[in-house]
Amino acid sequence: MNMDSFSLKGKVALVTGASYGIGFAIASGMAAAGAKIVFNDVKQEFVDKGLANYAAAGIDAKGYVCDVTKEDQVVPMIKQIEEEVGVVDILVNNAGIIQRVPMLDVAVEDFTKVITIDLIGPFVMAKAVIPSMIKKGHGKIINICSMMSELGRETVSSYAAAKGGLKMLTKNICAEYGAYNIQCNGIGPGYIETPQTAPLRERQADGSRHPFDSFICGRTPAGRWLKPDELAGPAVFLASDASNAVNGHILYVDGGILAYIGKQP
Ligand code: NAP
Ligand code: GCO
Repeated sequence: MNMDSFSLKGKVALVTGASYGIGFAIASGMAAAGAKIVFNDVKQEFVDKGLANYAAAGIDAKGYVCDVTKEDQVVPMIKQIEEEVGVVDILVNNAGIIQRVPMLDVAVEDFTKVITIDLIGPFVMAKAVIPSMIKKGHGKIINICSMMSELGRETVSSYAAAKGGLKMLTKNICAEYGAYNIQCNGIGPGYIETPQTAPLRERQADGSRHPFDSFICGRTPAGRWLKPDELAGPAVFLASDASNAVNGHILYVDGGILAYIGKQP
């Protein structure tokens, strides 16, 4: 096997919502593998912060202001990227939000907001990049799923519904566009130390660990939260020619959570 098949040299990788967090870590890994990085965020201030973060990491990234849920922003952004950088070879649908509220207390508009960003957004983004991928003769789409693509838990009904749907959207893009040499796979991260999970890890008023922090460490065989950088290698693999025969697969990068009943108290 030629190890060059893991290289992303000459490829344009678009990572949504990648000013920081998991998206930034995945984009940084793809840059290290040779990809040209483009990313978006909903506000210029976050794009600017992201550009500073990439520059500090020695990465010459290009940032665009775009809300992934708005097709009238996404289509012009993709056109602009194609003119300024090149056709998008790799799309990582990373942008997402979560709300932690008991379902009976969830307002319909809030449930809809999570579904719109976490599921409709990836649909809008994929719909915008696939035509040029077909013309180019190849493409890679990586949807950032979740433990909640497989499991439910209290207070995250909208998020679980969105991430479960994203798993099936991943399989459907595989089914519909695999014939055009487009591979669409998912990454299902476990529990990762990012701003999104910070509330689940913060120390209690008495200085004790957050109960959820202890719970997750008991559910993860390694007994720890994972780092964003630990997602970069799996993402590079799914973005590279090394995974051209992998399609419609959700790669769980969870430290073994889904395989483990949990540590006996
Ligand atoms: P995060 O720290 O909250 O970052 C999410 C990013 O998405 C932010 O940059 C945010 O921009 C952006 N975003 C939100 N709505 C957007 C929109 N409409 N258009 C464009 N960008 C938008 O989250 P994270 O922990 O890095 O998670 C990234 C992805 O991984 C999410 O899809 C999440 O569901 C998934 N995930 C996370 C974990 C975990 O444990 N952290 C585990 C499994 C899956 P702003 O800064 O402007 O809000
Ligand atoms: C939560 C967490 C999780 C993680 C991730 C797990 O409240 O349970 O935020 O949902 O974000 O999705 O894979």
